[in-house]
Amino acid sequence: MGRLIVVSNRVNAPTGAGEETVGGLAMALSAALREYSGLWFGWSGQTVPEFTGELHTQTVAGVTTATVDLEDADYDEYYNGYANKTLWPLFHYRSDLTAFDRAYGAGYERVNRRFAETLRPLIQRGDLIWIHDYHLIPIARELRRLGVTNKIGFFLHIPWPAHQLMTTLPGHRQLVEAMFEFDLVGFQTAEYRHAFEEYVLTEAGGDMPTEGHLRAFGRTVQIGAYPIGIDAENFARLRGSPRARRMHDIVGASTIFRQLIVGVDRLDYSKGLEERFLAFERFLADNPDLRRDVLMLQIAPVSREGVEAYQEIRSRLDALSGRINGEYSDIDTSPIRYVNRNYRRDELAGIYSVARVGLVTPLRDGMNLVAKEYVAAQDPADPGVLVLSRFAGAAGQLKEALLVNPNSPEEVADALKHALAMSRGERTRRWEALFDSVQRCDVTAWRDDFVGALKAVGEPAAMAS
Ligand code: GDG
Repeated sequence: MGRLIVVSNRVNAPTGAGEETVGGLAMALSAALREYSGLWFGWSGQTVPEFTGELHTQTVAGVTTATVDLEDADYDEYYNGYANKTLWPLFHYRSDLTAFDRAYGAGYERVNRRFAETLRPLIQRGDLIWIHDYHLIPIARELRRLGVTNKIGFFLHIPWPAHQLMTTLPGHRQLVEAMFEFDLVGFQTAEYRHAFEEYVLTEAGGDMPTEGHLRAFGRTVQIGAYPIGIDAENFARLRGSPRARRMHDIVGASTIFRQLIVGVDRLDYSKGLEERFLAFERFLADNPDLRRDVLMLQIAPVSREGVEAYQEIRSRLDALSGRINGEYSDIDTSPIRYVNRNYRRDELAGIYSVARVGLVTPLRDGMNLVAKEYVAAQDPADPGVLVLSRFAGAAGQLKEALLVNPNSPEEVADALKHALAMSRGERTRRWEALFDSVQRCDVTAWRDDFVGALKAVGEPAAMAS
């Protein structure tokens, strides 16, 4: 086969030192590309006053990257604008935070055109092109306009919203039509795939000629659910690394006589951090006898600071953590440790490994890799308990977690109590099933399933499936 060309908004070349930039997509793609010869194309993360299309290429730790700078207006209208103020909130069911602005839509189209024009000369015959995420939905249409006939696949890392919600987006039809320029469209879960199907069947007058194929706008696209995973073996091994052990000891020493509950999330309103703090407050209020026995550590590196909703959630969390600590601290203990710093991956593995409970309660999440990392980092002889939102895509696979509704402080508080009291036998039984799933459905399986399906598009077996 030709090469694999991966295209995503940001390109985060691995450093090989375990400190790749925060973000599920970056983690997954660097793991996926490591063993593939190919190219990773996208935005450099830099802006310049005027777009030039100049490419920066380099090869780091076996991965070749080609990046391009964007213009200041692109950053405002495409990245902060349409991607993060329109599509992200809408696809995470936050229509209250969704901004509709023509300039954002125009910026989105412009940047997708620019990416396509810059990428075009790099594409060779036989290359498979794999586009990632909501920033780049129209890029296949732009590439087709430029004469690209290669197979192009698209994977959506975030949820696909319910049909009625999708129709609140001005121009929703054009956006969906653009998805029919891909050969294969992948979602994280069957639920999101069905939501897409429903839109196409009821809103776009489409039909399903065979299972796994949708026809509309005069084209047919193959669709599927490809739940993303982590590099489980590697992550489990990280737990034994010197930095992880050191972190384990430091955190362990600072929680002596107490059980640790850990959360690790980009500071994002979709992650349910405010609701999580409130649920922990409820737990403290309901269980006076346990107050001195627990510590909640929330690691939340800031993200998308240019978007007001992110500044607002940050100040609300500052206030909330302060209030809870003010209410429940004693001279020698505070119930919440809230940290806006970013840690290395090996350090995170060490932190996860000390925690009796992994608390992962997004209000909506495409998949959620933190849940899988927490499982992979546990000591098989004495594993902790995963408390997981039923609205994370991961809940479909991690059924032996304690599944909760993150909107209910009572339910989350009860799950915490249950988790903290759980016998080692039950913890082990649950963890074994969870780890088995995390290991089987790892990032390699995800990549191979998707790339295998993309390669096979149009072949007789794929048409029949
Ligand atoms: C999107 C979708 C989907 C976090 N803090 C630090 C750090 N992280 C890493 C975690 C994990 C990643 O960031 C976060 O991944 P998630 O999956 O939880 O969430 P998103 O960033 O929202 O990712 C999501 C994912 O794409 C993949 O498809 O699962 O649903 O929203 O790997 O460990 N990493 C480091 N330091 C930190 O402080 N090094």
